[in-house]
Amino acid sequence: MRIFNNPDQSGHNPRDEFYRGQRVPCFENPTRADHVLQALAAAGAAVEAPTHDSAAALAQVHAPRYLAFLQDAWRQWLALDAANANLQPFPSVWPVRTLRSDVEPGNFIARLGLYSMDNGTPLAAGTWAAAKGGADAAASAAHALLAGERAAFCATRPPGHHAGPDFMGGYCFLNNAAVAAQALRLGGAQRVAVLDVDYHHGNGTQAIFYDRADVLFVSLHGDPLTEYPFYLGHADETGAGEGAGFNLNLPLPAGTGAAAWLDALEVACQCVAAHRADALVVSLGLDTFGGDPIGGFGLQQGEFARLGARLRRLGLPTAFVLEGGYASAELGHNACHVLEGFEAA
Ligand code: OKS
Ligand code: ZN
Repeated sequence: MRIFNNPDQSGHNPRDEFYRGQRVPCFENPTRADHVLQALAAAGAAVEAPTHDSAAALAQVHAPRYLAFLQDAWRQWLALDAANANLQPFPSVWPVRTLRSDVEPGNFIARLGLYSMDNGTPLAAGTWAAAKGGADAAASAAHALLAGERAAFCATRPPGHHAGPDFMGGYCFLNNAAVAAQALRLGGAQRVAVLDVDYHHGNGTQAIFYDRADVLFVSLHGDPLTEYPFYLGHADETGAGEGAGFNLNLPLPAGTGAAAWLDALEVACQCVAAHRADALVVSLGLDTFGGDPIGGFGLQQGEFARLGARLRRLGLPTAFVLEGGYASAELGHNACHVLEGFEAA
């Protein structure tokens, strides 16, 4: 299995986020990737820098004006006031129903709201480079599969699955899984499946591929009635237009245990198998772990090994893309259990 890291990930290091009215240290921080790389090194894995540029795939999964904003956002923040270098920009206003999102405002904070789904996704000086490096890792994993590799893993950070065509959110800026899927399509794969096993619904990935039949999106996740991202991820979202029938959501109540989660995984895998895809992209969130501070499932390492083994049985070239998982000290071991389960099966 090829393993790609993101050499620029540590430049995305915002200090804190809002949690129940307080500012708390960011759950999604550079130590997450450090723990994953440490565990991979301990397991003897060779880790590579990205080999491919994600620009072509990025331009097809994200809107040009969103990419232009994100790339320039920190400079625009500093242009407001040089003292902003030590502060974090947060949106405070959003174009919800009846308001217009087709006109880009001249005010930076208004633009930030236009391109954000929440105020929980702070930017830092190195955010663009870090997000781009993660997307490059995802594109590199896709190219490894196109070159005949059985599987690849991307230690991507920041995560990506909440980032939609033209917005950031849920700690995500560029949709790494969507980049991998689109890079596979650009490289000649006819059909691709994306399976999202993060605790949170991958609303961004769903939105990007919702009207497409070539990329199936399947997700098992905490029920959005009570869990982030709240406004998408229900079972009745099955795709639109040509994409009708190519989106499957399997919401599970918070507190769902291993047995019911594995049953849902089986339904998800059978849907993936029926798609007859040429390749699989796995949004590998590990915030389903029992020790996770923000996830509500109780999975343990044995379930992660079984996840890897079940995915192996799909028999598809497989790109794993890291998403959430905030029990940082255990994150690397949990990722390794998935990969070892996959390799051993
Ligand atoms: C709000 C935090 C909301 C949780 C974001 C979930 C991130 C995640 N301040 N997505 O998969 O793990
Ligand atoms: Zn998550």
